[in-house]
Amino acid sequence: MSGVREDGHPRALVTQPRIGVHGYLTPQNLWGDVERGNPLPYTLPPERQREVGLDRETWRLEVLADPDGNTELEVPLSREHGTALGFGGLLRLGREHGVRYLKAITCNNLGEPLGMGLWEGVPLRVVVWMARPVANIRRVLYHGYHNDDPLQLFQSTLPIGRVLEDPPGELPVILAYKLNGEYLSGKRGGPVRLIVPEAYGFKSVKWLQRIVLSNQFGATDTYHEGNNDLDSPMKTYARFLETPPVARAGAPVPVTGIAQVGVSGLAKVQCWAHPRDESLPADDPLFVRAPWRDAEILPPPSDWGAALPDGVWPHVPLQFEGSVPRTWPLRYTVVHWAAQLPPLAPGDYDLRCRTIDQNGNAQPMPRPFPKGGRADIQSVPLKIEP
Ligand SMILES: Nc1nc2c(c(=O)[nH]1)N[C@H]1C(S)=C(S)[C@@H](COP(=O)(O)O)O[C@H]1N2
Ligand SMILES: [Mo]
Repeated sequence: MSGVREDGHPRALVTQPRIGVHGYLTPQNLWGDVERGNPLPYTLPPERQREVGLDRETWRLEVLADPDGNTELEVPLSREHGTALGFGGLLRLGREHGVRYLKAITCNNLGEPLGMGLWEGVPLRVVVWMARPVANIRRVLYHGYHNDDPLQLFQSTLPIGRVLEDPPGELPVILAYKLNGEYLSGKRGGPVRLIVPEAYGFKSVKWLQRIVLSNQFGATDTYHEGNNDLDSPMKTYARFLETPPVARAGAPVPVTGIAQVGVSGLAKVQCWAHPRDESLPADDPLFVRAPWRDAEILPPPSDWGAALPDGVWPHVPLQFEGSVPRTWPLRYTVVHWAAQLPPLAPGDYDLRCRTIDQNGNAQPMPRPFPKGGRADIQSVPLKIEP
């Protein structure tokens, strides 16, 4: 497959794994990818990666004023003036300001998460303040290495207020350098990527090298192409993980799954097995009146360390008090669930799952605009044999 679109932009390359099968945290090398670049930055020869700052020793982060506007910074961090931030400098900031949190990444255009991780980094605001902004900033623009080709630029943007303050209970936007206790691999966006906790994946720019503080008032994310909704936060929905393709009549049917906990939280996961030869109500497309049965949302894993180096839980994430999450499930993460369906008569069934959010609303809601985050009620076949 060609890595370039007809208009010269690199094509998005997608790997969608089944996540959740390796335990709670997805090992770094088993994540799914949505990536662009021709060539992909982390496939460049090592000496070229050194040259272009894709190596921890040569990585630099610039924080600049938008050259097309009236933004004023007292101390821009620039390569040109030798004031850009290096990886060692970022780690030093991390000793004082570093944070960790659990977060899944999902592409708004894919119906399943790409991975569930423990991210570690420095809040972006720490570096914004280092540049001593003086006047005229409404938005933060940021992009990664793109082979110095404007057609390959992948930029996202945030309102400055989102970067400077977090509403109570929300997590900071971070410059992330570790995932599951290990430095970020090139494939995962290292040396450093941005992580925006509540947002779909396109806001979490990989191979980050430049932050531009701007007075522009609107979003100019590259992802506005392709009809994507740039403001939609992560949605709550459920997915099956393991369902028996065939089960015996008269015995309960064990099923497991994962749920993405989006902006509205997660109160329940529910399942429903419908005989395929019985018609579905035409006036109830979201099956609101179906006989849904509650599944059990599984508690935090007892073995957090499985995906971490040496099996050690490194440090307390922001969502924790000591070694225990303050609440469960946590928003913007993936949780696991399990259910035992009551014994069924022989036949062919469609097995569906959905969620109820913390406001008591069934999710997914009607969604005629999937570009705000694909989320539908999943259906899988189930055969019951006598
Ligand atoms: N530099 C850069 N960052 C990027 C992208 C990209 O193509 N280039 N893709 C984005 C999109 S659309 C998604 S969904 C996530 C996917 O993150 P992952 O590949 O680590 O799973 O990365 C985002 N960050
Ligand atoms: Mo994406």
